[in-house]
Amino acid sequence: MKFLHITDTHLGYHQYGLEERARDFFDVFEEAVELAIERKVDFVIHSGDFFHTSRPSNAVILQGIELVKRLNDAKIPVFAIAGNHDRGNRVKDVSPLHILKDLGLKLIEQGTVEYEGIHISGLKYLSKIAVRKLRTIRPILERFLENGKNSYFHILMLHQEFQPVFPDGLFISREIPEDFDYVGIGHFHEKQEPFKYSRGYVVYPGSTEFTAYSKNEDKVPKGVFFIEREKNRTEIEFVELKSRRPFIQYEFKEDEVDLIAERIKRDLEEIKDRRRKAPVLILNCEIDNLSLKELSTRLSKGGIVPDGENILYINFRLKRKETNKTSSVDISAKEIDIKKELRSLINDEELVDRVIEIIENARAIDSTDEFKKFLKENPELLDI
Ligand SMILES: [Mn+2]
Repeated sequence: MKFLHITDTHLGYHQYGLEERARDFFDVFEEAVELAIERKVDFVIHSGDFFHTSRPSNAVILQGIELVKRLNDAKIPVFAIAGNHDRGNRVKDVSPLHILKDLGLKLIEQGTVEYEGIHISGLKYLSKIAVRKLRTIRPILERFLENGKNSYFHILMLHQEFQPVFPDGLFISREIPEDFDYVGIGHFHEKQEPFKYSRGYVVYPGSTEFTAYSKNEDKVPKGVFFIEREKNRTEIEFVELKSRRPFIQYEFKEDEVDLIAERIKRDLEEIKDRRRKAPVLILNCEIDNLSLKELSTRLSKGGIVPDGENILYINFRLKRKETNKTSSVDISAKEIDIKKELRSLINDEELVDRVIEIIENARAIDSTDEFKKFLKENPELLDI
């Protein structure tokens, strides 16, 4: 028995407002689908955030249909749960994944299905408030186990926040009963090494493309897990997706702009033959007097321009250097408080991080007009 574990494909994510980025999210998903067909897997599991939003555009719905249909034509069913991004707008609407149900996608909201002697259980994303009300999701998961009693192989799909990848997440050992053979978790976008959990494994494939939802995302490979089960042995192989776009991050100070321009040029030259797509640069710059406009002008003078061929896009993340020497400590303390306050107001960790990112950038911008322009150029900051 063979299957592919895909998660967090965020189909339809127009990162930075770019059509090319939306295409990238389709490309990697398509590569994963082709891999499933090539390796003749028995089925695919998808552990949430298939679509980037609960209201994907018609064009994006058609992309989703195309991918699921291709698997369906190869007689490969997809078992999926909804994530926080595509679960439907709170209580008012259903998940867009329902649209794909008759085309070969088996949507599991909360329960267990049997497929050729294998049991697949899934629980759609539950908000922090919902989890807090329940206090624990363990009884739900225990019922799943009951559904698949004496199962040859029992898979569990979840899209929740767990320790240690989410420092204030749920505890795996407290929440997840030990008798599942494979626990596939979505939501965390950095791929993790699978780890043994009693008789099974806990597996985080991470997102298939770069989303900037977690800190080290650009440092880990993007891909899917291929699982082969034969005579009580489970082989788990990570397969990297080659069509992802490269992201390169730089950190520098205002007086290092010319130096960094040189370094970027050298780095781009070095990877030129190995890459298929023009990279996105993320420039974390601590600025003192320079405005965003001046910074990008100086970089373009040094040859660093998003021309689509060598660089697709430059994402600036600016931090205003504090003039008062003692204030740096106060600022960070303030930031921690802001985060705490925001958390009590907003029930979504991603949104909290977005808002903080906007605040940080706003501190480095001088006027409302410049801020408006900045938001227009960085629509992904608001695209939750
Ligand atoms: Mn996600």
